[in-house]
Amino acid sequence: MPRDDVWFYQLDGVMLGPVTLAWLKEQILSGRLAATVRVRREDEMALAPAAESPEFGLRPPSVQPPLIPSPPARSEGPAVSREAGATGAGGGGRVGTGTAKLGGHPRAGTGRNSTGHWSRRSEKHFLGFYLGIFLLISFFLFSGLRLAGYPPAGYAPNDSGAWPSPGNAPAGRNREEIPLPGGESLKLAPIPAGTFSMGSPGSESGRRDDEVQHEAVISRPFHMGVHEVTQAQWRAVMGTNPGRFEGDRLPVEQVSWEDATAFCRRVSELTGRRVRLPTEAEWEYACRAGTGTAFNTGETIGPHQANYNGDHVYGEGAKGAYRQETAEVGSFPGNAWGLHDMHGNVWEWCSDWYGGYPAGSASDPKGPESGAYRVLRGGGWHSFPWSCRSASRYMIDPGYRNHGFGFRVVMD
Ligand SMILES: [Ca+2]
Repeated sequence: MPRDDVWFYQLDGVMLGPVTLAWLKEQILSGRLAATVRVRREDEMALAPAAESPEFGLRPPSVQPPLIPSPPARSEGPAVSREAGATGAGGGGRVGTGTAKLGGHPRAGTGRNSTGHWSRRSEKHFLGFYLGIFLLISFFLFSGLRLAGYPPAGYAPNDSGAWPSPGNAPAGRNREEIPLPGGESLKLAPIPAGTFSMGSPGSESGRRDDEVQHEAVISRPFHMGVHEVTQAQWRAVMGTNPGRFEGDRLPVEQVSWEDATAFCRRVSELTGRRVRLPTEAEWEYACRAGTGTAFNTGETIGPHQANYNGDHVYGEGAKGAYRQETAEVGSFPGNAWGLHDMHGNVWEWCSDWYGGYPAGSASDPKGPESGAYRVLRGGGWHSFPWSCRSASRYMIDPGYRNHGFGFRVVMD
């Protein structure tokens, strides 16, 4: 077992481990561990709580707390690596028999290194000697797992060409407005039925493997919120304001998928109009509004067109403002179907469980029957531009809240 097959897992600033690489991989892929690594474009790597970097963190903590393996009785020097490495891959041996659990894990500095807890000395050791190893392995593993949000080198132009006609219902007609308590209302734009290519071509810069391009049919027209749901709208319906940023016309954030669906149910009860979250296919179809490029703005996007991390560029785009907060909805031009902020501002919950796309054509796809994570789309104020692409997908626990996550509604 090579020495670098040993990982140290950081949770709330506390090093836990060592574990084998295979074990950690298994835990991450099964969603039982939260990742704490983010990878920056400049090849920097930094440790950060997953909650602070949702698009770089791998997964949120799952409902079931993971077992944290017991540390070795003597946790210092290279002997630790050899010892831990010898426990073997696949979660066997010592690694799989730990007793500390997430949420009840031992804190560093307890000085009880012979009873399965970390001593200050061992903590120093891990930070001092193995952090570098941890970061190095992090880079390769997380990149390999397609979860680091790391763009490929260079940006080839998108050569995807034009897409089929989106349909025959003209945009701008038959807008709907659903009155809410307190004088608020939800404005919805008509979205025509049609067929489109969902996902991204292999040539699209910044794409991920789960964006497999395929034909998707939207068989019925529907209406979609012109804007992300605002804080004023949320407050009018739910009586609360969970947002970290404050402003009536700012999108509501720090709402989970469960919160968002509760909002939809409540609006439906109050108004008699059937309001729900869009499916992932509906969201992308409406975002594209007939375009087949990486963004509905074309081959690239700029900070004057959407609210995202303008310190970074996509393709031939230019740097610009990184506002580091949400913007009032509708601050930027809408797409061809009159929808604003489909790229950036807040990620938007979709109704689907996350899963792989179907191999062939799909009609009104709704995602897997079950799953562990719900889908978010469009990127947020904190996102790199490539995470805001029309085909970009993100997924997380449906109970997870973040100040970059919001939603918009659709109505049949
Ligand atoms: Ca958005």
